[in-house]
Amino acid sequence: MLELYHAEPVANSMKSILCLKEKGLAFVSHYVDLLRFEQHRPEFVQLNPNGQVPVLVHDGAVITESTVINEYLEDVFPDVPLRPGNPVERAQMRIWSKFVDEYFCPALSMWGWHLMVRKVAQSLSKNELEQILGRIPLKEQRDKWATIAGESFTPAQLEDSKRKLGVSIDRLEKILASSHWIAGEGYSLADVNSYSMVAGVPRMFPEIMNPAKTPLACRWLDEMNARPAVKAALAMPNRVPEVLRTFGG
Ligand SMILES: N[C@@H](CCC(=O)N[C@@H](CS)C(=O)NCC(=O)O)C(=O)O
Repeated sequence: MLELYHAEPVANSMKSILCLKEKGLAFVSHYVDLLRFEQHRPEFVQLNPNGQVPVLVHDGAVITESTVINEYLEDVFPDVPLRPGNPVERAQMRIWSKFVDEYFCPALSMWGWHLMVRKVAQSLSKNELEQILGRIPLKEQRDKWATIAGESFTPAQLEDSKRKLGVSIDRLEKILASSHWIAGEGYSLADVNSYSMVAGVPRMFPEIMNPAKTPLACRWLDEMNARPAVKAALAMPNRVPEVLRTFGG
């Protein structure tokens, strides 16, 4: 049995939801309400010591890290292949996915936390905040929550993250000038892993990604949005109030 612990179909949760949908795999969905801090509950931290979604449980085996989850799904359920057959393209798929995880996603995430999560943090009383901070397993995440509940990131940090988003979209545009999909002519996990991040950029910063400046990235996003698996993933419940939504699919 496949079970996925996930939040809304955005960001890292979306990566694994989309992979499951592309492969046509049925799964038991366990919604984790991040705005109610369910990711910090002891029973969830038992599954993922980082206290983060998504988490895949397959016949009792626990797999964390969205990119690793997607490679695992590809290993175990290869019928709908999402990894290029050619070793060079497979390497490109992994290089790009690493770039998304280490550079693109953190830059987008900083803005998501600043614009959205901050509103939640600031609605908490001092007491509530202290209790929540006390349950967060990772110091880095605790510091992040404390930062946005206070002064938030500095203007220089936010500006630098915006610059990184520009670098990410420019890099995507260049790649798409020589291949239809990100890791070659075939649709792959490189595309699956990028959807929710790329989709967030024109929504937040239309000056970075628009049809005049980055036509190929926009063409890629239009084709992604037309995929039945993307539509099915986006149809998963989204309990975040409209006013708080900033990035993702
Ligand atoms: N590297 C991890 C990152 C996971 C992650 O950042 N998850 C976010 C949602 S996109 C989360 O659970 N945030 C809640 C929190 O940090 O409290 C992955 O790719 O799975």
